[in-house]
Amino acid sequence: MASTEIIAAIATAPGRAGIGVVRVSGPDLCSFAKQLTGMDAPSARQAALRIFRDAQGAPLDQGLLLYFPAPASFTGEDVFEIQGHGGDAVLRLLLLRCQELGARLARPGEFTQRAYLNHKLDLAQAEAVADLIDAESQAAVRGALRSLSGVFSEQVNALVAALIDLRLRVEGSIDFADEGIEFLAQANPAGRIHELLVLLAGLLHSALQGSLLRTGRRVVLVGAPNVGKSSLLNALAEESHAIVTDIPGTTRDAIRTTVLIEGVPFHIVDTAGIRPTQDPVEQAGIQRTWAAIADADLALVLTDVTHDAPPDLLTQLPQSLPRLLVRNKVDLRGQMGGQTPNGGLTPHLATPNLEVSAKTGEGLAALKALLLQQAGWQSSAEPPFMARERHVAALREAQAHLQLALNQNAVELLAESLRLAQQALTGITGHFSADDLLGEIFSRFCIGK
Ligand SMILES: Nc1nc2c(ncn2[C@@H]2O[C@H](COP(=O)(O)OP(=O)(O)O)[C@@H](O)[C@H]2O)c(=O)[nH]1
Ligand SMILES: [Mg+2]
Repeated sequence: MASTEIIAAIATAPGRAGIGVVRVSGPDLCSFAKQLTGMDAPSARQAALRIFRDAQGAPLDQGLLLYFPAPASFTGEDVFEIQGHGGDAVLRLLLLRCQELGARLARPGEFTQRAYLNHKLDLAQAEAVADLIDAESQAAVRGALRSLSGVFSEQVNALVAALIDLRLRVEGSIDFADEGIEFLAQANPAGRIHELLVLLAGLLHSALQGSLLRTGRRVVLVGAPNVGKSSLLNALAEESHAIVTDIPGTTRDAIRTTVLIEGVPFHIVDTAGIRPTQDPVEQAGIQRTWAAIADADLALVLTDVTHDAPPDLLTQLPQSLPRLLVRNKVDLRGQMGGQTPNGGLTPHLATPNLEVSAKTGEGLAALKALLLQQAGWQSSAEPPFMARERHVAALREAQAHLQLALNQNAVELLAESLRLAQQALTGITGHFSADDLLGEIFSRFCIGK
Protein backbone atom coordinates (compact mmCIF):
# COMPACT_ATOMS: atom_id res chain seq x y z
CA MET A 1 0.00 0.00 0.00
CA ALA A 2 3.05 2.30 0.17
CA SER A 3 2.41 5.57 -1.59
CA THR A 4 4.79 6.98 -4.17
CA GLU A 5 3.50 10.52 -3.95
CA ILE A 6 4.93 13.29 -1.79
CA ILE A 7 2.23 15.28 -0.02
CA ALA A 8 2.47 18.66 1.64
CA ALA A 9 0.12 20.89 3.60
CA ILE A 10 0.08 23.84 5.92
CA ALA A 11 -0.51 22.10 9.24
CA THR A 12 -1.29 25.14 11.35
CA ALA A 13 -4.52 27.15 11.31
CA PRO A 14 -4.82 30.10 8.93
CA GLY A 15 -4.28 33.59 10.29
CA ARG A 16 -1.39 35.40 11.97
CA ALA A 17 0.73 33.54 14.47
CA GLY A 18 4.27 33.36 15.74
CA ILE A 19 5.06 30.24 13.80
CA GLY A 20 3.38 28.22 11.10
CA VAL A 21 4.15 24.69 10.05
CA VAL A 22 4.27 23.10 6.62
CA ARG A 23 4.37 19.36 6.78
CA VAL A 24 5.70 17.13 4.04
CA SER A 25 5.48 13.35 3.83
CA GLY A 26 6.66 11.00 1.15
CA PRO A 27 8.48 7.82 0.35
CA ASP A 28 11.96 9.29 -0.04
CA LEU A 29 12.72 12.85 0.89
CA CYS A 30 16.53 12.64 0.96
CA SER A 31 17.12 15.29 -1.66
CA PHE A 32 14.22 17.44 -0.49
CA ALA A 33 16.09 19.28 2.28
CA LYS A 34 19.09 19.88 0.08
CA GLN A 35 16.97 21.58 -2.53
CA LEU A 36 14.91 23.53 -0.01
CA THR A 37 17.80 24.78 2.13
CA GLY A 38 20.99 24.19 0.16
CA MET A 39 22.17 22.06 3.05
CA ASP A 40 21.88 18.42 4.02
CA ALA A 41 18.90 17.24 5.99
CA PRO A 42 19.30 17.77 9.72
CA SER A 43 19.92 14.76 11.95
CA ALA A 44 16.86 12.68 12.59
CA ARG A 45 14.36 14.31 14.98
CA GLN A 46 16.62 17.26 15.76
CA ALA A 47 15.58 20.81 15.09
CA ALA A 48 17.97 22.78 12.91
CA LEU A 49 17.82 26.46 12.02
CA ARG A 50 17.67 26.81 8.25
CA ILE A 51 16.97 29.34 5.57
CA PHE A 52 14.30 28.08 3.19
CA ARG A 53 15.09 29.07 -0.36
CA ASP A 54 13.39 29.36 -3.74
CA ALA A 55 14.67 27.71 -6.94
CA GLN A 56 17.19 30.55 -7.47
CA GLY A 57 18.49 30.24 -3.93
CA ALA A 58 16.82 33.43 -2.70
CA PRO A 59 15.48 33.24 0.87
CA LEU A 60 11.76 32.69 1.36
CA ASP A 61 11.76 32.40 5.13
CA GLN A 62 13.92 31.20 7.95
CA GLY A 63 12.97 28.81 10.69
CA LEU A 64 13.38 25.32 12.05
CA LEU A 65 13.53 22.19 9.98
CA LEU A 66 12.77 18.81 11.49
CA TYR A 67 13.39 15.52 9.79
CA PHE A 68 11.69 12.29 10.75
CA PRO A 69 13.09 9.51 8.55
CA ALA A 70 10.84 6.53 7.80
CA PRO A 71 9.56 4.51 9.51
CA ALA A 72 9.83 6.40 12.81
CA SER A 73 7.45 9.17 11.84
CA PHE A 74 3.76 9.94 12.19
CA THR A 75 2.94 8.66 8.70
CA GLY A 76 5.56 5.94 8.65
CA GLU A 77 7.16 7.68 5.65
CA ASP A 78 9.92 10.30 5.55
CA VAL A 79 8.45 13.45 7.07
CA PHE A 80 9.70 17.03 7.12
CA GLU A 81 8.26 19.66 9.37
CA ILE A 82 9.10 23.12 8.15
CA GLN A 83 8.49 25.60 10.94
CA GLY A 84 8.39 29.02 9.39
CA HIS A 85 6.74 32.25 10.41
CA GLY A 86 3.00 32.10 10.91
CA GLY A 87 1.66 34.37 8.20
CA ASP A 88 -0.62 33.27 5.39
CA ALA A 89 1.57 34.68 2.59
CA VAL A 90 4.87 33.30 3.84
CA LEU A 91 3.36 29.86 4.47
CA ARG A 92 1.80 29.83 1.01
CA LEU A 93 5.23 30.58 -0.48
CA LEU A 94 6.77 27.70 1.46
CA LEU A 95 3.99 25.38 0.36
CA LEU A 96 4.40 26.44 -3.25
CA ARG A 97 8.12 25.72 -2.99
CA CYS A 98 7.32 22.23 -1.70
CA GLN A 99 5.07 21.73 -4.72
CA GLU A 100 7.91 22.80 -7.01
CA LEU A 101 10.03 20.16 -5.32
CA GLY A 102 7.54 17.46 -6.28
CA ALA A 103 4.91 17.50 -3.56
CA ARG A 104 1.20 17.70 -4.24
CA LEU A 105 -1.31 19.23 -1.85
CA ALA A 106 -2.45 16.75 0.77
CA ARG A 107 -6.14 15.92 1.02
CA PRO A 108 -7.85 16.42 4.37
CA GLY A 109 -6.78 13.71 6.76
CA GLU A 110 -4.27 12.28 4.31
CA PHE A 111 -1.34 12.29 6.74
CA THR A 112 -3.41 10.29 9.20
CA GLN A 113 -4.66 8.06 6.41
CA ARG A 114 -1.08 7.22 5.52
CA ALA A 115 -0.35 6.56 9.18
CA TYR A 116 -3.22 4.07 9.13
CA LEU A 117 -2.15 2.46 5.86
CA ASN A 118 1.38 2.11 7.22
CA HIS A 119 0.05 0.51 10.42
CA LYS A 120 1.13 3.37 12.66
CA LEU A 121 -2.44 3.70 13.90
CA ASP A 122 -5.54 1.59 13.62
CA LEU A 123 -8.84 3.00 12.45
CA ALA A 124 -10.18 3.85 15.91
CA GLN A 125 -6.94 5.65 16.72
CA ALA A 126 -7.01 7.54 13.43
CA GLU A 127 -10.54 8.68 14.25
CA ALA A 128 -9.30 9.76 17.68
CA VAL A 129 -6.82 12.11 16.01
CA ALA A 130 -9.72 14.00 14.46
CA ASP A 131 -11.72 13.83 17.68
CA LEU A 132 -8.82 15.24 19.67
CA ILE A 133 -8.60 18.20 17.32
CA ASP A 134 -12.37 18.73 17.53
CA ALA A 135 -12.56 18.23 21.29
CA GLU A 136 -14.42 21.06 23.02
CA SER A 137 -13.84 20.18 26.63
CA GLN A 138 -11.16 18.81 28.89
CA ALA A 139 -13.10 15.57 29.23
CA ALA A 140 -13.32 15.24 25.44
CA VAL A 141 -9.58 15.88 25.11
CA ARG A 142 -8.81 13.21 27.69
CA GLY A 143 -11.18 10.75 26.06
CA ALA A 144 -9.69 11.31 22.61
CA LEU A 145 -6.18 10.94 23.98
CA ARG A 146 -7.09 7.66 25.60
CA SER A 147 -8.48 6.37 22.31
CA LEU A 148 -5.46 7.67 20.44
CA SER A 149 -3.12 5.89 22.82
CA GLY A 150 -4.96 2.69 22.00
CA VAL A 151 -6.98 2.06 25.18
CA PHE A 152 -10.17 1.43 23.22
CA SER A 153 -8.45 -0.57 20.47
CA GLU A 154 -6.72 -2.79 23.03
CA GLN A 155 -10.03 -3.72 24.59
CA VAL A 156 -11.54 -4.46 21.18
CA ASN A 157 -8.48 -6.51 20.26
CA ALA A 158 -8.71 -8.49 23.49
CA LEU A 159 -12.31 -9.37 22.68
CA VAL A 160 -11.35 -10.33 19.15
CA ALA A 161 -8.57 -12.54 20.45
CA ALA A 162 -10.97 -14.33 22.81
CA LEU A 163 -13.43 -14.72 19.96
CA ILE A 164 -10.78 -16.16 17.65
CA ASP A 165 -9.85 -18.64 20.31
CA LEU A 166 -13.44 -19.80 20.57
CA ARG A 167 -13.83 -19.93 16.80
CA LEU A 168 -10.76 -22.15 16.54
CA ARG A 169 -12.43 -24.68 18.75
CA VAL A 170 -15.84 -24.46 17.14
CA GLU A 171 -14.49 -24.69 13.60
CA GLY A 172 -12.10 -27.38 14.71
CA SER A 173 -15.06 -29.45 15.85
CA ILE A 174 -16.52 -29.15 12.36
CA ASP A 175 -13.28 -30.20 10.71
CA PHE A 176 -12.76 -33.20 12.97
CA ALA A 177 -16.25 -34.56 12.69
CA ASP A 178 -15.55 -37.83 14.49
CA GLU A 179 -14.51 -36.28 17.74
CA GLY A 180 -16.39 -33.08 17.03
CA ILE A 181 -19.11 -33.28 19.59
CA GLU A 182 -16.80 -34.04 22.45
CA PHE A 183 -14.38 -31.41 21.23
CA LEU A 184 -17.13 -28.82 21.12
CA ALA A 185 -18.44 -29.71 24.56
CA GLN A 186 -14.95 -29.26 25.99
CA ALA A 187 -14.80 -25.82 24.48
CA ASN A 188 -17.91 -24.85 26.43
CA PRO A 189 -19.05 -22.34 23.81
CA ALA A 190 -22.11 -21.16 25.76
CA GLY A 191 -20.03 -20.37 28.85
CA ARG A 192 -17.45 -18.54 26.79
CA ILE A 193 -20.05 -16.60 24.86
CA HIS A 194 -21.60 -15.49 28.14
CA GLU A 195 -18.20 -14.27 29.29
CA LEU A 196 -17.71 -12.45 26.00
CA LEU A 197 -21.12 -10.83 26.33
CA VAL A 198 -20.23 -9.50 29.78
CA LEU A 199 -16.99 -7.99 28.45
CA LEU A 200 -18.81 -6.60 25.46
CA ALA A 201 -21.47 -4.98 27.65
CA GLY A 202 -18.73 -3.24 29.64
CA LEU A 203 -17.07 -2.01 26.49
CA LEU A 204 -20.37 -0.86 25.03
CA HIS A 205 -21.09 1.10 28.18
CA SER A 206 -17.74 2.91 27.94
CA ALA A 207 -18.18 3.50 24.24
CA LEU A 208 -21.60 5.03 24.82
CA GLN A 209 -20.06 7.39 27.36
CA GLY A 210 -17.32 8.30 24.92
CA SER A 211 -19.78 8.80 22.12
CA LEU A 212 -21.85 11.05 24.38
CA LEU A 213 -18.77 13.18 25.03
CA ARG A 214 -18.37 13.60 21.34
CA THR A 215 -21.89 14.17 20.10
CA GLY A 216 -23.73 15.28 23.21
CA ARG A 217 -27.51 15.58 23.50
CA ARG A 218 -30.04 17.80 21.82
CA VAL A 219 -32.40 19.34 24.33
CA VAL A 220 -35.41 21.42 23.39
CA LEU A 221 -36.84 23.90 25.90
CA VAL A 222 -40.60 24.09 25.52
CA GLY A 223 -43.50 25.57 27.41
CA ALA A 224 -45.96 28.41 27.53
CA PRO A 225 -44.75 31.95 26.85
CA ASN A 226 -43.17 33.76 29.78
CA VAL A 227 -42.39 30.77 31.99
CA GLY A 228 -38.70 31.65 31.73
CA LYS A 229 -37.37 29.39 28.96
CA SER A 230 -34.99 32.02 27.66
CA SER A 231 -33.96 32.93 31.19
CA LEU A 232 -33.21 29.30 31.92
CA LEU A 233 -31.12 28.92 28.77
CA ASN A 234 -29.12 32.00 29.73
CA ALA A 235 -28.69 30.74 33.28
CA LEU A 236 -27.48 27.33 32.10
CA ALA A 237 -25.12 28.88 29.58
CA GLU A 238 -24.01 31.49 32.11
CA GLU A 239 -24.26 33.93 29.25
CA SER A 240 -26.99 36.03 27.75
CA HIS A 241 -27.92 34.33 24.48
CA ALA A 242 -31.66 34.82 24.31
CA ILE A 243 -33.63 38.01 24.82
CA VAL A 244 -35.62 37.96 28.03
CA THR A 245 -38.57 40.29 28.61
CA ASP A 246 -41.78 40.10 30.52
CA ILE A 247 -43.65 40.37 27.23
CA PRO A 248 -45.10 36.97 26.30
CA GLY A 249 -44.03 35.84 22.83
CA THR A 250 -40.59 37.51 22.87
CA THR A 251 -38.68 34.53 21.51
CA ARG A 252 -39.47 33.88 17.85
CA ASP A 253 -36.47 32.15 16.31
CA ALA A 254 -35.20 28.97 17.85
CA ILE A 255 -31.95 29.91 19.59
CA ARG A 256 -29.26 27.26 19.85
CA THR A 257 -26.51 27.18 22.44
CA THR A 258 -24.16 24.45 23.54
CA VAL A 259 -23.74 24.12 27.27
CA LEU A 260 -20.98 21.84 28.54
CA ILE A 261 -21.93 19.95 31.68
CA GLU A 262 -19.00 17.91 33.00
CA GLY A 263 -17.66 18.17 29.48
CA VAL A 264 -20.75 16.63 27.89
CA PRO A 265 -22.14 18.98 25.27
CA PHE A 266 -25.84 19.71 25.59
CA HIS A 267 -27.12 21.45 22.50
CA ILE A 268 -30.03 23.40 23.92
CA VAL A 269 -32.65 25.03 21.73
CA ASP A 270 -34.75 27.81 23.22
CA THR A 271 -38.04 28.08 21.40
CA ALA A 272 -41.02 30.31 20.98
CA GLY A 273 -43.57 29.60 23.69
CA ILE A 274 -46.52 27.58 22.51
CA ARG A 275 -49.88 29.35 22.58
CA PRO A 276 -52.68 30.17 20.15
CA THR A 277 -51.72 33.37 18.34
CA GLN A 278 -52.77 35.42 15.33
CA ASP A 279 -49.33 37.02 14.94
CA PRO A 280 -47.83 35.48 11.77
CA VAL A 281 -44.24 35.97 13.04
CA GLU A 282 -45.04 34.21 16.30
CA GLN A 283 -46.87 31.47 14.39
CA ALA A 284 -43.74 30.89 12.30
CA GLY A 285 -41.73 30.79 15.54
CA ILE A 286 -44.07 28.16 16.98
CA GLN A 287 -43.64 26.07 13.82
CA ARG A 288 -39.90 26.19 14.43
CA THR A 289 -40.55 25.02 17.95
CA TRP A 290 -42.18 21.89 16.56
CA ALA A 291 -39.29 21.37 14.15
CA ALA A 292 -36.84 21.61 17.06
CA ILE A 293 -38.94 19.12 19.01
CA ALA A 294 -38.79 16.65 16.12
CA ASP A 295 -35.00 16.93 16.19
CA ALA A 296 -34.44 16.61 19.92
CA ASP A 297 -33.24 13.80 22.18
CA LEU A 298 -35.00 15.31 25.20
CA ALA A 299 -37.77 17.82 25.83
CA LEU A 300 -37.34 20.03 28.84
CA VAL A 301 -40.92 21.09 29.50
CA LEU A 302 -40.92 24.25 31.52
CA THR A 303 -43.74 25.60 33.62
CA ASP A 304 -43.61 28.17 36.36
CA VAL A 305 -45.38 28.70 39.61
CA THR A 306 -48.12 30.61 37.81
CA HIS A 307 -48.27 29.00 34.36
CA ASP A 308 -48.93 25.41 33.57
CA ALA A 309 -47.76 23.74 30.38
CA PRO A 310 -50.03 24.46 27.42
CA PRO A 311 -52.82 21.89 27.79
CA ASP A 312 -52.03 19.79 24.75
CA LEU A 313 -48.25 20.15 24.73
CA LEU A 314 -47.45 17.01 26.65
CA THR A 315 -49.76 14.85 24.59
CA GLN A 316 -48.49 16.38 21.36
CA LEU A 317 -44.85 15.68 22.06
CA PRO A 318 -43.68 12.57 20.20
CA GLN A 319 -44.39 9.60 22.43
CA SER A 320 -40.86 8.32 22.23
CA LEU A 321 -39.30 11.65 23.18
CA PRO A 322 -38.06 11.57 26.79
CA ARG A 323 -39.11 14.60 28.80
CA LEU A 324 -38.23 16.39 31.99
CA LEU A 325 -40.87 18.51 33.69
CA VAL A 326 -39.32 21.51 35.36
CA ARG A 327 -41.10 24.23 37.29
CA ASN A 328 -39.41 27.63 37.25
CA LYS A 329 -39.62 30.78 39.37
CA VAL A 330 -39.74 29.04 42.71
CA ASP A 331 -38.22 32.21 44.16
CA LEU A 332 -41.63 33.82 43.74
CA ARG A 333 -43.26 31.30 45.94
CA GLY A 334 -42.00 32.87 49.18
CA GLN A 335 -43.56 36.15 48.11
CA MET A 336 -46.86 34.42 47.59
CA GLY A 337 -46.97 32.85 51.01
CA GLY A 338 -46.72 29.36 49.57
CA GLN A 339 -49.79 29.95 47.42
CA THR A 340 -49.75 29.64 43.70
CA PRO A 341 -51.95 32.20 42.06
CA ASN A 342 -54.32 31.23 39.27
CA GLY A 343 -55.37 28.34 41.46
CA GLY A 344 -53.19 25.24 41.47
CA LEU A 345 -51.85 23.02 38.71
CA THR A 346 -53.38 20.41 36.52
CA PRO A 347 -52.87 16.86 37.80
CA HIS A 348 -50.29 15.73 35.26
CA LEU A 349 -47.95 18.47 36.37
CA ALA A 350 -48.58 18.11 40.04
CA THR A 351 -45.19 16.49 40.40
CA PRO A 352 -42.57 18.11 38.21
CA ASN A 353 -39.22 16.35 38.20
CA LEU A 354 -37.59 19.43 39.56
CA GLU A 355 -38.15 23.00 40.70
CA VAL A 356 -35.72 25.76 39.81
CA SER A 357 -35.28 29.47 39.68
CA ALA A 358 -33.55 30.85 36.63
CA LYS A 359 -33.33 34.10 38.55
CA THR A 360 -31.60 32.96 41.75
CA GLY A 361 -29.95 29.84 40.37
CA GLU A 362 -31.76 27.60 42.83
CA GLY A 363 -32.09 24.05 41.54
CA LEU A 364 -29.81 24.58 38.53
CA ALA A 365 -27.12 22.22 39.82
CA ALA A 366 -29.79 19.57 40.34
CA LEU A 367 -31.11 20.23 36.84
CA LYS A 368 -27.64 19.74 35.37
CA ALA A 369 -27.25 16.52 37.31
CA LEU A 370 -30.62 15.34 36.04
CA LEU A 371 -29.69 16.18 32.45
CA LEU A 372 -26.49 14.16 32.80
CA GLN A 373 -28.34 11.28 34.36
CA GLN A 374 -31.00 11.30 31.68
CA ALA A 375 -28.29 11.26 29.01
CA GLY A 376 -26.82 8.15 30.63
CA TRP A 377 -23.63 9.89 31.76
CA GLN A 378 -21.82 8.41 34.70
CA SER A 379 -18.98 10.37 36.16
CA SER A 380 -16.19 8.02 36.97
CA ALA A 381 -12.68 8.38 38.24
CA GLU A 382 -11.46 6.83 35.03
CA PRO A 383 -12.22 9.05 32.05
CA PRO A 384 -13.95 7.25 29.20
CA PHE A 385 -12.26 6.84 25.88
CA MET A 386 -13.61 8.66 22.91
CA ALA A 387 -15.89 6.64 20.70
CA ARG A 388 -18.12 7.28 17.74
CA GLU A 389 -21.59 6.15 16.85
CA ARG A 390 -19.98 3.86 14.29
CA HIS A 391 -18.16 2.09 17.12
CA VAL A 392 -21.27 1.83 19.26
CA ALA A 393 -23.18 0.37 16.29
CA ALA A 394 -20.40 -2.16 15.66
CA LEU A 395 -20.35 -3.24 19.30
CA ARG A 396 -24.14 -3.64 19.25
CA GLU A 397 -23.89 -5.68 16.08
CA ALA A 398 -21.30 -7.96 17.67
CA GLN A 399 -23.55 -8.27 20.71
CA ALA A 400 -26.50 -9.29 18.54
CA HIS A 401 -24.44 -11.95 16.73
CA LEU A 402 -23.19 -13.37 20.02
CA GLN A 403 -26.69 -13.51 21.41
CA LEU A 404 -27.77 -15.29 18.27
CA ALA A 405 -24.82 -17.65 18.63
CA LEU A 406 -26.12 -18.70 22.03
CA ASN A 407 -29.30 -19.98 20.44
CA GLN A 408 -27.75 -21.79 17.47
CA ASN A 409 -28.15 -25.53 17.65
CA ALA A 410 -26.25 -26.35 14.50
CA VAL A 411 -22.53 -25.96 14.94
CA GLU A 412 -22.15 -24.45 11.45
CA LEU A 413 -24.59 -21.69 12.35
CA LEU A 414 -22.81 -21.13 15.65
CA ALA A 415 -19.55 -20.78 13.76
CA GLU A 416 -21.11 -18.32 11.34
CA SER A 417 -22.55 -16.16 14.13
CA LEU A 418 -19.15 -16.04 15.79
CA ARG A 419 -17.51 -15.11 12.52
CA LEU A 420 -19.96 -12.24 12.04
CA ALA A 421 -19.41 -11.03 15.60
CA GLN A 422 -15.69 -10.96 14.96
CA GLN A 423 -16.15 -9.13 11.68
CA ALA A 424 -18.23 -6.44 13.40
CA LEU A 425 -15.52 -5.95 16.03
CA THR A 426 -12.61 -5.84 13.62
CA GLY A 427 -14.49 -3.18 11.68
CA ILE A 428 -13.79 -0.85 14.62
CA THR A 429 -10.04 -1.08 14.37
CA GLY A 430 -9.90 -1.88 10.68
CA HIS A 431 -8.03 -5.15 11.21
CA PHE A 432 -9.93 -7.46 8.91
CA SER A 433 -8.30 -10.65 9.94
CA ALA A 434 -11.35 -12.89 9.53
CA ASP A 435 -9.89 -15.06 6.83
CA ASP A 436 -6.56 -15.50 8.50
CA LEU A 437 -8.39 -17.95 10.66
CA LEU A 438 -7.22 -21.04 8.82
CA GLY A 439 -3.60 -20.14 9.40
CA GLU A 440 -4.39 -19.61 13.05
CA ILE A 441 -6.03 -23.00 13.30
CA PHE A 442 -3.00 -24.80 11.98
CA SER A 443 -0.50 -22.82 13.90
CA ARG A 444 -2.26 -23.24 17.23
CA PHE A 445 -3.66 -26.72 17.00
CA CYS A 446 -1.72 -29.88 16.60
CA ILE A 447 -3.10 -31.67 13.58
CA GLY A 448 -1.94 -35.01 14.90
CA LYS A 449 -4.38 -34.92 17.79
N1 LIG B 1 -38.91 35.85 39.62
C1 LIG B 1 -38.47 35.17 38.55
N2 LIG B 1 -38.68 35.67 37.33
C2 LIG B 1 -38.22 34.97 36.26
C3 LIG B 1 -37.55 33.76 36.42
N3 LIG B 1 -37.24 33.29 35.19
C4 LIG B 1 -37.70 34.20 34.32
N4 LIG B 1 -38.30 35.23 34.95
C5 LIG B 1 -38.95 36.40 34.35
O1 LIG B 1 -40.04 35.94 33.56
C6 LIG B 1 -40.19 36.76 32.41
C7 LIG B 1 -40.21 35.89 31.16
O2 LIG B 1 -38.93 35.30 31.01
P1 LIG B 1 -38.43 34.70 29.63
O3 LIG B 1 -37.16 34.03 29.91
O4 LIG B 1 -38.46 35.74 28.55
O5 LIG B 1 -39.58 33.64 29.38
P2 LIG B 1 -39.88 32.79 28.04
O6 LIG B 1 -40.95 33.50 27.31
O7 LIG B 1 -40.37 31.45 28.53
O8 LIG B 1 -38.62 32.69 27.27
C8 LIG B 1 -39.06 37.75 32.44
O9 LIG B 1 -39.52 38.96 32.98
C9 LIG B 1 -38.05 37.10 33.36
O10 LIG B 1 -37.24 38.06 34.02
C10 LIG B 1 -37.35 33.25 37.74
O11 LIG B 1 -36.78 32.18 37.99
N5 LIG B 1 -37.85 34.00 38.77
MG1 LIG C 1 -38.24 33.29 25.40
